[in-house]
Amino acid sequence: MNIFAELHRLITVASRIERKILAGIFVFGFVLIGPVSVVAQQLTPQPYVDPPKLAEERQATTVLSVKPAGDATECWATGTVKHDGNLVRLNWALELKPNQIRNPGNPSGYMDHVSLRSFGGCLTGPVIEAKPGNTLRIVLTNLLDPNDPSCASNPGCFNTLNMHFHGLHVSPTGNSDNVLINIAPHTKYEYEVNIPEDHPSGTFWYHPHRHESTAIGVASGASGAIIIRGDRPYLGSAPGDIDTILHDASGKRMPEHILLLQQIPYACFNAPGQINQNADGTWKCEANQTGVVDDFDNQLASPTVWDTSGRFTSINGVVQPTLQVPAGEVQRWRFIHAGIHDTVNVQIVPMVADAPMAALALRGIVTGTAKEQAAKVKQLCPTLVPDGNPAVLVPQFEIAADGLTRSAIRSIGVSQKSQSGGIGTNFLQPGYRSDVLVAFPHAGTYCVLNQAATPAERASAGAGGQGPNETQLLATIVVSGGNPVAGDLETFVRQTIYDGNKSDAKLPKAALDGLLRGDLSPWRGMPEEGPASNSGNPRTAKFFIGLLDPNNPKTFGFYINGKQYDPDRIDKDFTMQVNTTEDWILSSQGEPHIFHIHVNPFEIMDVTHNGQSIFGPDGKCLVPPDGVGLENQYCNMWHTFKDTIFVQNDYEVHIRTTYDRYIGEYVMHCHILDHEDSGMMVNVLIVPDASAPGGGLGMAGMKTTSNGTMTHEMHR
Ligand SMILES: [Cu+2]
Repeated sequence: MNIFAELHRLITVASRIERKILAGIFVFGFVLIGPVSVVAQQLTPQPYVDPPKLAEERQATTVLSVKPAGDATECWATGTVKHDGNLVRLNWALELKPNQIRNPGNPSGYMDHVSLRSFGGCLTGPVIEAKPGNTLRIVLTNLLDPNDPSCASNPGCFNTLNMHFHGLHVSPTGNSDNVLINIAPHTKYEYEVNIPEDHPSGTFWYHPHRHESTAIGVASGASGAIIIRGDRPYLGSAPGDIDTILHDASGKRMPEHILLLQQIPYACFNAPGQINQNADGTWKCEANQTGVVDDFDNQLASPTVWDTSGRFTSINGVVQPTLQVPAGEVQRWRFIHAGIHDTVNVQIVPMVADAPMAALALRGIVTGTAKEQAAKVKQLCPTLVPDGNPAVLVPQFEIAADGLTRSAIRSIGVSQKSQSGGIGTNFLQPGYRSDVLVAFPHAGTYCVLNQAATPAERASAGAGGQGPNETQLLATIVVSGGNPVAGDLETFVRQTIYDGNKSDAKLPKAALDGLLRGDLSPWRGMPEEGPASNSGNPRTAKFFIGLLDPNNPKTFGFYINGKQYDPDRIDKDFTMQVNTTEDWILSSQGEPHIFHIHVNPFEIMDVTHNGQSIFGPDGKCLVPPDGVGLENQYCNMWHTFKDTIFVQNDYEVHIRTTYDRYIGEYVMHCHILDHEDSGMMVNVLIVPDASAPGGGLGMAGMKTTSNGTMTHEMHR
C-alpha cells in the first residue's frame, strides 16, 4: 500500500512536533473518515499552476473541470476564446461555482469547500492575451442569481457586476472599458475594446468594477490577467517592446509565470453575521460547510479583517504553491496584486534546511493556521540572521511597474541593503503589477514571503490575527538541476539578457551595451511627460475617512476632496481637456489610501514627506529605512510610470499625466476596494475643449455643458 508507506516515511522523517500532527491526521483519516488516500494526497505539495485557460472555440464549446481535492489539475474555465486575425473573441460568464481552496490550517482535509463568483467558474479568471492593435470582443453573460438579497443593503446588489480593464489605455465609454454600466443577473453584454496600435506591451488585469459590488466581486476571485504581448523591436528610434529582448540566443522566449495574488476572505457562517472560528480567532469551515464571500461588513470592511481571518493569499487560486525551477534559469514573473485591501510585500529567502519541521517544508508543505504558521515561517525562512543582520535575499530585478517597462532594471535586495540603507523589498499594493526577473543561484528550497512592514506602509494597519509584524509564506520554490550561478546575480541576469541579444544585428550597439548596465530606456513603456499646462496650480486628490464636521456624526464618510461618490455628479475639479498634460498632488489624511485612475497612466515626478522631497536631484532616495529595516517603498519610483499608487500619511505624491486620445467619462478612486464601494470615488470627464469655442478638437460655439458627451448636469 503505497499511500501507507508514504505516510509512514513522512512520519519517520518529520520532526517530533510534526510526527504528532501527522499521526493525528493518520488516525483521524483512517478511523473516522476511512479513505486515507484523500488525506495522504493532500499532504503532497500543491504545485504551482498557471491561471486557467479558455478552450479555443474550434476545439470545444464549453469545458469546465473544477480542481478535485488535493489535485492541482489546471482548471479549464467555462467559455471559449478565438484568436482570429486582429480579433480576440471571448465568450464567457460570470458564475457562482463550487470549488475548493487549500487551507493549511484545516487538519481534517486541508481543503475548504467554497462557492464563489468568478469569470469562468475557476478560482481565478482565465488569462486574456492580446497584441497592440487587437480588438477584444467579449460576450459576457451574468449567470448570477437574480434573487439577490444584498440589494436591500448599501453597498449592495453584489450579483450585478461589469468589467474593468485595469491599466489598459482604451476608450472608457460605450461598450469599451465603461465601468458606469450595470450588468444585472441573467443579462448578456458584448464588450468591444480596441487596443490601440501604440499601446505598451505588459501585464494588466481585469476585474468587476460596478460601484458597490467591486470589492465583493474581486474578493470572490473575479479577476484575471491581461497580457499585452508586443513584437516591436527597438531599431534606434521608436521604443521597442521588452518582450522582444527576453529570449535566449536561439530566440526561445524566457520562461514566464503569472502570479495573480488573490486574498479571498471566504467564511462559513453558523448564523447570519456569525462567522465560524477556530479557538485562535481565525476562520474555520467544517467539512459540511461552504465558504462564501457575501457579507460586506464582516468579511471586507474592517481594516484588520484579513489578518483576523487567517486566510491565506493564493497564487492563481492555489494557496502556498510549490514551483519547480532549475538553478541559474532567468525567469520572468508577472506579479499582479488582485487582493482588495491588504499589502503584500514580496521577499525571497533561502529556506533553512536544518530548521525544525523542515522535512516537509523543504518539499513545500507547511501546515497550521496562519497564527500557527507564523512561528514556523520565522524558523524556516528567517529574514534576519542570528547576528541581527538581514538574511541573504534572492534578488528580484523589476523590469516593469504596473505593466509599463521601466527605464532601467530596478534591483531589489541585491546586497540586502539598498542605497538608502533599507532592506530591498517589493511592496505590492492592491492593484499593482510588478514584472520581475528572478534566478536562483543553486539547488535548494526557497521561500517567497509576504514580509512584514510597519502599519503606516500597509494599506490596512492590521492588528488582528497575524498582526502587521508577522511574515507569511506565499510560495515555496524547489530548485534542482540547471546550472548553479557562482557570481553575483545582478551581473548574471544582465549578462543573460545581453547574451540572448548580442547576435541581433538590427539592435543598435548602444542599446545592446546598455543591457549590461540594466538600461531599459530603449524599451521604456511610456515617453517622458512634457511640461504641464497647470504647473503651479496642480489638481489635488485628498483622501479622507471620517467626520467632515467633527461635531456632527452624520458627516461620517469616505471622501475625496470632501465629497462622496455620486454617480450623477461630475466636478469641475475633475473635468479635463483631452490631449493636455497636467500635474496632480495626491494626499491622504488619517490613514493611507491607494490612488487609481482609469485610461491614462501617470508619471511620478516627486514624493514629499512633511513637505520635503524624498529624492536628491538625481533621484537618489534620501529617506531612511522604516522601523523594521525595509527600504521606503517610494525609493524606486522617481520618474516611474504607474496607474496605481499608495498614498501614505504625511506623504504627498506628485504626478503628471496626459489625457491622451480618449474623450468621455470614467472614474478615479481608492483601490482599497471596500473604500471605493463605500464612496471613495469620483467621476472624471475628459472633454474635447474645456474653453470652447476654441481650436483643436473643439467645435465652434460648443460649451462643455452641451457637448454631447455629457449625460449629467455640471456642478461648478
Ligand atoms: Cu482608501
